[in-house]
Amino acid sequence: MERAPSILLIGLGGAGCSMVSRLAPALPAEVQVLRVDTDARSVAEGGAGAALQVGRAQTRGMGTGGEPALGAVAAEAEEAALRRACIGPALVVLVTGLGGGTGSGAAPVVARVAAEAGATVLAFATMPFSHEGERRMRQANEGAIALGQKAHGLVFVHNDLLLQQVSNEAPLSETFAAADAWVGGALRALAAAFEPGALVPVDPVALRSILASPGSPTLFAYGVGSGAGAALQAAHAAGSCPLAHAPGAVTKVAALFVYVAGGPTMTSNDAFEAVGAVRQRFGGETTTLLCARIVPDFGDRVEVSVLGASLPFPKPAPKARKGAKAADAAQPLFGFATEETIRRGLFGGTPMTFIEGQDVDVPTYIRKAVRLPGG
Ligand SMILES: Nc1nc2c(ncn2[C@@H]2O[C@H](COP(=O)(O)OP(=O)(O)OP(=O)(O)O)[C@@H](O)[C@H]2O)c(=O)[nH]1
Ligand SMILES: [Mg+2]
Repeated sequence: MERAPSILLIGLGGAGCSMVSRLAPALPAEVQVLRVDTDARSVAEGGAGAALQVGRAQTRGMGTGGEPALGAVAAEAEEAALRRACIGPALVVLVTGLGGGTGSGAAPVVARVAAEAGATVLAFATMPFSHEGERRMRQANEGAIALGQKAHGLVFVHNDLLLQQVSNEAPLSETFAAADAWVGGALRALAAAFEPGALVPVDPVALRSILASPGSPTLFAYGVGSGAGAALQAAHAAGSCPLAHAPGAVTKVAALFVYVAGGPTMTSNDAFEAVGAVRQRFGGETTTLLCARIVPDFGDRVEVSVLGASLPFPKPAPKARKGAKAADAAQPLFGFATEETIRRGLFGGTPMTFIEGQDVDVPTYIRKAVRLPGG
């Protein structure tokens, strides 16, 4: 009897659908695909996996025209169909681009429905390029906060950071390729936890429990190495992954999941060495789960993916001593890092300073997409 896929990958909105369509041909068998959009053309064109057009009555298949409120209503109108799709898979990975109407408005609804259906929900959300303007950025921020409250984990992919990965003349498709590679790495890592036959297996239930610590920010990093010392190289590359270096990103977490995949010559020792390097960089003191897998066609290549979560909300403090300041048990250890705090660092919470359409509080190297050496 065929096993039900363990992971449902939902591409939401134009960006989400096209990312998922590009990733689909190389996805592991454990991953089932669903594309969701208000835009009839994007739903029809993608081709990969199942498709669900939402908000027919509200948008007539034309997209939301950048209105998140319409995106939310569109998804709410199809809650029953979304719920049916989310019953069964242990994990739902939601990929969307924030800033427009469908992704920003519908993502919190889709995440809520998936969580209500019993899935652990990990979202990857792209944040707009600075040059897309203030309105898109504001909508993306609002969407990020709402999505962070509904998903178990949320990883931001800053489109501005993508520009640093490519030359100034690179076409947009090449710019987007780095984000696709990161999300693809995450999916292979998650799927590997559910597939039998790993060199070092991991308990999928433990993995879910790492991801499912509500309210804690999620770390994701990805790196590749090749040749002699490939595993350690990949671990160091993950350590300097731009996703983990965005201003305000989580850098030390209590619980880690590390996936190491390599060609036939990779040993368990190589994998453990890589994990050691990852732990030095990212923590994982409370829990570190390792999954290592041999992928025959990797040759001398090794890839390392790291997913991490901070501790869940702290337990209420023991009775305070007389005179001591009482701890506020309702206060989370970490709040969700919003796009604003991530991009704007110390300037988060202050009014944005826009000059000629550029948010000048965003570090110049991010705004101008300067390539950092070794980045
Ligand atoms: N990384 C990446 N980002 C993308 C891609 N396509 C679009 N984006 C980003 O995603 C944001 C949202 O755009 P869309 O996905 O087209 O918007 P939508 O969710 O379909 O919303 P409406 O069309 O307004 O209903 C854009 O502002 C871009 O920043 C992509 O292929 N890759
Ligand atoms: Mg659209």
